[in-house]
Amino acid sequence: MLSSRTEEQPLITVHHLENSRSQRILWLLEELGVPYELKRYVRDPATMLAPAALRAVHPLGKSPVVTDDGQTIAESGAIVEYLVGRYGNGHLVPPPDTPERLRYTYWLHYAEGSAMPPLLLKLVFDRIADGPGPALLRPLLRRIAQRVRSSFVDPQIALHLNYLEGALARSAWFAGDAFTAADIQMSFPLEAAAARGGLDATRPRLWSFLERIHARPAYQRALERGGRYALLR
Ligand SMILES: N[C@@H](CCC(=O)N[C@@H](CS)C(=O)NCC(=O)O)C(=O)O
Repeated sequence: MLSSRTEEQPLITVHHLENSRSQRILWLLEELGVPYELKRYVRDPATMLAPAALRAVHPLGKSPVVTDDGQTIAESGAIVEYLVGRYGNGHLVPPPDTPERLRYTYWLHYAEGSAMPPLLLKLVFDRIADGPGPALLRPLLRRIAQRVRSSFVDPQIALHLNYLEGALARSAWFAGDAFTAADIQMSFPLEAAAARGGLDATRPRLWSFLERIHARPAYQRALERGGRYALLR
């Protein structure tokens, strides 16, 4: 047990939206061996948005959100930093003032700041191209969506995936030779890319990364607790 929690402390609560980024937080807590309470939220089947109940926890109503010791922490990178700093006892983070620590910080921010935006655009434009809409407008919408995808979104995703494939030529994990919480943070864009961004075994290092994380017992325990996670291949 790596946690420095005491018996009397109330449990950390993870506000977990099904099939979402908050799966990473469950996985991190499983890796750290820190006990937690899970509050599950179900997406609206039509809009795929989170239910209004999540806004009672944080004004944006997005997941993940963690409540702990009277604090509410949102934004997955901030949550990862908080949990590793408070409960990690030096695990899953490279020592300070090392090149690995700088790489760790970079990937922790890159995952949401740079990798996710083109993948989100892909989701939106796929929905515009394939979704319903006024019958008269549908061919036009489809053409515009296809144009944006082929001229901007798909090349951007390929640029990032090629960059990431190169990054894993340097070391087995993103921050260096050791598995860290930056790998947990990077898992979501890579799983999203495998589900809808064209990532497959033709990028063998990224593919092996996904296979290696999926084989981790803590990853599998988190899936059992978190429930439906359709990003998985
Ligand atoms: N950058 C934020 C993104 C949060 C976010 O957009 N979460 C999605 C889950 S994958 C969500 O809550 N979507 C439902 C909604 O927007 O209503 C983070 O990393 O925490």
